[in-house]
Amino acid sequence: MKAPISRRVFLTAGAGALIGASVAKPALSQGLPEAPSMGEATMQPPLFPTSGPDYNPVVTLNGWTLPWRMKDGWKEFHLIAEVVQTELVPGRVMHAWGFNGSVPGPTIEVNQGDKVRVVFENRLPEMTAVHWHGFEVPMEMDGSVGLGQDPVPPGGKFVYEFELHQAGTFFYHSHFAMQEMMGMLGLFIMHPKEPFEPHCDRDFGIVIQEWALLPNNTVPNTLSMEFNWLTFNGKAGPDCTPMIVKQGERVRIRLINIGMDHHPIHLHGNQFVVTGTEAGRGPVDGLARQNTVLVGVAQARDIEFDAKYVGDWMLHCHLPHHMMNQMVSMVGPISHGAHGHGMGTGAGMEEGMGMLTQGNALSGEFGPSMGRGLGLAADSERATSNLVRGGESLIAQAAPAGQGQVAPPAKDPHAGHASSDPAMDMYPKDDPEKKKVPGYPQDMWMVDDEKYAWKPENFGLRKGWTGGMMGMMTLVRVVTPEIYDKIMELKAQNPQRPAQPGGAHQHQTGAEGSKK
Ligand SMILES: [Cu+2]
Repeated sequence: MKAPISRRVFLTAGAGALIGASVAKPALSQGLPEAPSMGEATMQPPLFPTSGPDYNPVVTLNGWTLPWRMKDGWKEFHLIAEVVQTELVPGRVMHAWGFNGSVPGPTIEVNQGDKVRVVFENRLPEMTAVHWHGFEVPMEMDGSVGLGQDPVPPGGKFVYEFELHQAGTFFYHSHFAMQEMMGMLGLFIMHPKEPFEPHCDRDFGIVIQEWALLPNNTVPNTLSMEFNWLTFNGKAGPDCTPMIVKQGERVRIRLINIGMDHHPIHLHGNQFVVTGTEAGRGPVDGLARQNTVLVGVAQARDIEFDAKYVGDWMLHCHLPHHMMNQMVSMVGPISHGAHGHGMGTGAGMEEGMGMLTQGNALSGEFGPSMGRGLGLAADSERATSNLVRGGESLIAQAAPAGQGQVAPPAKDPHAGHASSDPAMDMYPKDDPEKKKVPGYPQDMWMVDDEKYAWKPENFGLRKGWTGGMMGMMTLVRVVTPEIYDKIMELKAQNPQRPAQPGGAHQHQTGAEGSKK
């Protein structure tokens, strides 16, 4: 077992990101537990238990764990709902609603049997409350507003108190639907009295979220049914921090999901078993091996596997649209490219993302989906060809040489366009031949390794690794002891992210050029 470190040590070691806010108002007779806040989404070391049974704390990728204090036998936390500013990838700023400065909120960890007190403070401009998802607690503590408690008004406080007899992966979230879509979600881990068998050497927590961020906008559109940013713990690939595992270790990954979509989370190169759900630990004998687990809305899934094979194994949602960043800027240039032809993926950016340009939100013009998938948009979505001159190029391909109206495209659609950096030259603007290929263009490739090289967890990744990492995607890096030691050495130096001048990270297509 690792030597426990005290919370004090953690607060000092947590570097600049952690701002220990001084708490002035003694609303509770005993005073408030301190309310630490995280200023940026930088991964922090986990907190080791300072009381009760020992446990291996959960590592929250890109995130952190909420410190607590013990007071007369109660484990006290101070949780603050507030507007937070974050970045999905460097330069892509989002204003969401979270807790204690971060979105998702910090991970809360307790022991089974703990008496837990959460002093909750609402710094949002509207009412809210915290629902404790899956907790077996009195309904006055359930956070279901109206039924069990009144909403906590702006500026108000509420003290949740419960004795927790469960064990496993749980979560907390606002029970107001639109606030959920603004990001108000966090992991709540209940460590068992008797450690789960088999022992896991690594224990990671991942919060799955999705966002509709219109172009040039930093506030998620919570009415949208379509999402263009998909995140693990508030970060999209390649900015999502990899999980570092030594070969031979047993790994647990805890996944939770609140959003509008279910996410099939797939792990490369390994088979795992599902050992827990949102109701806690399940039976572990005779489990089917899987490499994809569907994490439905409101569900938690714990997966476990033995990391037998050295490699940088992708862990990602397998919905194709969730393997991209900034999808709307792909839709834009392709739909409205130089020749006005392209894939019909929606009527346009505004309608596709539910941005209103006329009428009101509930008017019949938009329907329940805010214009997406109905009427004009549905018609447009049927058009899947981007042939620039009707079916001519198809005819050209089918006809014997010399009889087609246009020359057939080169056998290799990418041939003849070598540049000094082919990886950055996917969409030459001057190639009419490519445009005759049905379906072209489809995918994008943008390598941006340098931007992420400062993170120790990325050390030693193959050149070009960022090109394949987008959307709801990260890595389980099963490394040799040598690489592991090197990464730990780099982590000990506590590197900070370098400044990103003008660093908007957006995948673009040929219409705007693929170069930065
Ligand atoms: Cu997904």
